[in-house]
Amino acid sequence: TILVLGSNGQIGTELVHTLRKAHGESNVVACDIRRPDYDIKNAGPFEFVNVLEKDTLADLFARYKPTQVYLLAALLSATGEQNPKLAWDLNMNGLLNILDLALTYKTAKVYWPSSIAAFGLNSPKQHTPQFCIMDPNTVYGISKLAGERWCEYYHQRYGLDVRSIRYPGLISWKAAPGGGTTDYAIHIFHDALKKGTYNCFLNAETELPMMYMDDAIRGTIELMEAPAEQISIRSSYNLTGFSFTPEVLAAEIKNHIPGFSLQYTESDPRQAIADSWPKSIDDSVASKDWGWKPEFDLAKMTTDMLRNLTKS
Ligand code: VAH
Repeated sequence: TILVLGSNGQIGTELVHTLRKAHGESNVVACDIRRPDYDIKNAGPFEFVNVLEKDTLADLFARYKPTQVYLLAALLSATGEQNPKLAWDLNMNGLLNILDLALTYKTAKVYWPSSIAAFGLNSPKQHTPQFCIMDPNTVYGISKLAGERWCEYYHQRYGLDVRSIRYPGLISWKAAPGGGTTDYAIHIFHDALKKGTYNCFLNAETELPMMYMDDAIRGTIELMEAPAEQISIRSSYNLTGFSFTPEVLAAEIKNHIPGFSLQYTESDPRQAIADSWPKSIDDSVASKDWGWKPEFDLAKMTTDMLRNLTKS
């Protein structure tokens, strides 16, 4: 059995779908603190789970004896700054609970996402390498950096097979994003179709590393399926698709919606968060270790987003 904790989130929703296609619906249990919005009846096995309640979690592990666990439950960067203590508690103690229980119940593999948010103002901005200074200044980024250190510790000290990816901004259409700084790159598509214009909370020159969700899900599965001896990174792998600014993204959207216009709001707290992150990522270690290669570039992603949002 595979458990996906945080199954209702932007990544979790698609990961559950993909894992169920590969392993069979009854072998993938969706777990979240709130019911999914889709109707629960024919939606495969679901469990109400709060990853901070260790006894409920222990009962879940005892019942399912999972072979794999994906922990996606977290507060993201912008929400985390509004609720720092909860963000630290959920992001850190949620992970520690899962790492402990995975050891106790001999879970074969654990997946936990880190983020480019683990880098900070003094990390190199362009082609940010796998190893460099990391001084994150958001609670989310601090929890991701600390989480990476704990994952590597549980691997080295206890032999736990835990794997991780530093996701860039993820763009998708199936499930809403969860309060991140890169969410503008999703809202812009919805507004372009609905209103022909979008009010962006990041300024025109804010370049950030991004990835289409299809690539993120495929990369996650490829990492989890790779033979353990190929995995040289037990903190978290750099991974990226492509980088762009709001201006460049708007120009690409205009290729499909000529009348589209982009406005910019005055200062927004998310600007400082974005300014502390890399502009582009060097993911050559992932390519070397387990053959990572993105399939979507900006043009292909834009086409796919607009096509799916128009028809859904
Ligand atoms: C966020 N979408 O904005 C997440 C992600 C790199 C960005 O971590 O917080």
